[in-house]
Amino acid sequence: MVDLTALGDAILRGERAALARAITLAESRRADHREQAQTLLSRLLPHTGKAIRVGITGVPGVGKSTTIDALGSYLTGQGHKVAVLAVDPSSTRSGGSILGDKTRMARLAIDPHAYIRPSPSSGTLGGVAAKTRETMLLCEAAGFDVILVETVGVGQSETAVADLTDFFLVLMLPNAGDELQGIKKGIIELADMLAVNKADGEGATAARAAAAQYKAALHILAPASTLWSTPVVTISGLTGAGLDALWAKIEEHRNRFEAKGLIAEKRRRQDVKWMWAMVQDRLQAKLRHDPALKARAPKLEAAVAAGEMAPTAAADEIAKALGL
Ligand SMILES: Nc1nc2c(ncn2[C@@H]2O[C@H](COP(=O)(O)OP(=O)(O)OP(=O)(O)O)[C@@H](O)[C@H]2O)c(=O)[nH]1
Ligand SMILES: [Mg+2]
Repeated sequence: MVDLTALGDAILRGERAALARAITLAESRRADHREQAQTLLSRLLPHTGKAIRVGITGVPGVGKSTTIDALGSYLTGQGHKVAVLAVDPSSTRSGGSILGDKTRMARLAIDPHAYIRPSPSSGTLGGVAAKTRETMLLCEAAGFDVILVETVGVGQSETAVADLTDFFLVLMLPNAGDELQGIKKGIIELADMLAVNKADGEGATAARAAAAQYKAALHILAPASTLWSTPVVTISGLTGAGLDALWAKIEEHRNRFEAKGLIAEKRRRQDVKWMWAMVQDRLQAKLRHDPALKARAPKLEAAVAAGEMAPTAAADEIAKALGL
């Protein structure tokens, strides 16, 4: 049995072993572990929420890990404590998880003021993101004041990470043509800033040209709000160029929104969304794992598919089995 009081105190003192242990509890599939994690989280909740939470996305190879390594090192150099998390529901992909290549974060990996935690490897996007959210809160309790959450720019994981964070940064490649498609496909509603990466060496000119194109596109697609119009910057994760200006923008956003109470408001909205997401997750888990339903549901599905049973009748039966 874990001494949760001692574990909580150790986390509040910033002890990394305690933090890692708590995260393992939170990620566990065992019901008793999850329960302990919940108890711990409720106790630590008053000590959470003080970090700047930044989501970072972009297509594979755009340079997320490289940029996080450089940005994170810049920030620890400024006295920050930086936690790097990931949401990668497909982390079974070959070559390991999104953060598996710690070589891409060689500096941060050995930085005593940084903590890198790979994506929880199992389950649905909702499940993975919910666990990452708990890990984020634990990191905040342990004194990390910058949380960077990396996610690969495919599928729904971007929305999940945008719902975890205060600020959503989208990295772009210098060859604009294809990327503008990405802009139209809804990333624009999520992005608080676009950064064209690889603006170094021979790529510098192309990156500046791409940035100009994105600026023009943003102008058309997203009329500036009174509080914030999405900046477009050029950076190099490799050399670190532009990362100070990039961080200054993130701080400016935070100061502006915090002054109006809008960060807290956004987080409350996110909390409500999370509540319903978790309810949905549990309902689905029950659907999948309930022994009676597991046997019956495929038969109902087949009957509906064959036109032998009305969908409503089948839904009623499933709902009844779920106790609804
Ligand atoms: N020239 C240049 N190359 C870069 C820069 N940033 C990243 N790269 C290179 O681009 C490749 C991919 O970088 P990663 O940081 O692994 O990219 P990622 O977005 O994390 O990729 P995934 O995790 O696979 O989605 C590597 O070969 C990097 O060295 C940059 O600013 N300039
Ligand atoms: Mg990466």
